[in-house]
Amino acid sequence: MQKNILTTLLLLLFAGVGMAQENLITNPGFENITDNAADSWTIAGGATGGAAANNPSIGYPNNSSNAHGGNRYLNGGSSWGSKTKTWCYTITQTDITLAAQEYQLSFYYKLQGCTLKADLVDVGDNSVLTLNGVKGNTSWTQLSGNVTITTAGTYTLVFTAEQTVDGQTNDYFQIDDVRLMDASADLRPSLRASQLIP
Ligand SMILES: [Ca+2]
Repeated sequence: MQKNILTTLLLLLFAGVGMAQENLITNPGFENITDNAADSWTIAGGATGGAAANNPSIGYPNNSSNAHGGNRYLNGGSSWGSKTKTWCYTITQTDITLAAQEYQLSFYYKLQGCTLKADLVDVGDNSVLTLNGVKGNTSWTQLSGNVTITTAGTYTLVFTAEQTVDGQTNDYFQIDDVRLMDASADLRPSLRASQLIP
């Protein structure tokens, strides 16, 4: 009987968590592509150390074996010999409406050679949260961080990927499964010691 009650309580807990988990990012896994561009994301930038011909490739390979989730992911970087100049790209999603509360931002990435960071930016162009990827993570790695929003409004998520050394022909970055959600929907805060001690 006790086991049944426990099971019921756990089911209710997970049902409640499931209902609260709303991802505020649109097309978070780069699954929706129109004319070779990911819906709801804007790509800007290119080669900084040479002509546009040095722009590295940005694409959304349809390969479920390589994606972290679903079929596609964002793949960018120098992948062949002639694209050896430095470059910088931004990958942006605008119009993310946030309330004055705590949120958790997370994403999965791979990173070889270049740098990759994510900024949550307010209307005044101030970053309220920065997450920095670690070079050399060439298998899918999750990066996450929390931010308490003090001013409700419209925010922008900006990924910046930059390659600053000439001649690095195999540098790349990959992103998948971006998530921005109410931090209270995460399971982990319920285990915080501060909440266990009255
Ligand atoms: Ca995906």
